[in-house]
Amino acid sequence: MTRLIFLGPPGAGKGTQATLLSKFCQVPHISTGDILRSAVAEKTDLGQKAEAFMSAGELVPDELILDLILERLSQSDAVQGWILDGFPRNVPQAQFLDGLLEKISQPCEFVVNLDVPDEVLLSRLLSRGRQDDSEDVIRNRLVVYRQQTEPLIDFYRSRQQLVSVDGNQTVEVVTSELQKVVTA
Ligand code: B4P
Repeated sequence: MTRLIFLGPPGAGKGTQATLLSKFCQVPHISTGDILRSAVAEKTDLGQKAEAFMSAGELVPDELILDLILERLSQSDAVQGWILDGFPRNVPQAQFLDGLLEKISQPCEFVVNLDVPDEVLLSRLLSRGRQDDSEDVIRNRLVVYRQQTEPLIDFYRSRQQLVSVDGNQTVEVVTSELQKVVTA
């Protein structure tokens, strides 16, 4: 059983590695970014509310995200474990997750931080070219990351849950280091 959270700046490879590791561990990959992008594409109520925040590189308000996670972690496939990619992204989300995991008796085993220098992040995201990958928006996402998400590194480190992995290596090398973490 694997229950793992991916932290890391935009473009660190959270989505890439969470997809591969979820197959390896046979647990669902839960990406709040993917859920939000589907909601935007389907023009649901959530998507219409989230779209402007995402296009500006801002975090979507917590009240929209917390219900979404509550609902997703309550689905039957999540009982066997999960990989959370892109959640939590600020301290209130992490505190909410703590309470939820305690309530459903599913403690998180590892919090993995993927470390990648800013210039590498910028060049990866510019070459990916998603709708929110223009240079101005990427720079704002990095500012938002430093202000709101980076404090979670200390939050989880102080609880001895943090594992740092160098994300500035090939996809295959990063995957192999992550597989060692989950099978150790
Ligand atoms: P996300 O979908 O989480 O996207 P991301 O952080 O930009 O990307 P990720 O780190 O997953 O990078 P990837 O593997 O794709 O968030 C998008 C937006 O959704 C946010 O800005 C926010 O508005 C909103 N949102 C999501 N969750 C939220 C929450 N909890 N609260 C509020 N708002 C939320 O990799 C990037 C590129 O690098 C790819 O092209 C990949 O091929 C390449 N790459 C990956 N690993 C590589 C490697 N080792 N070497 C070379 N290239 C690599």
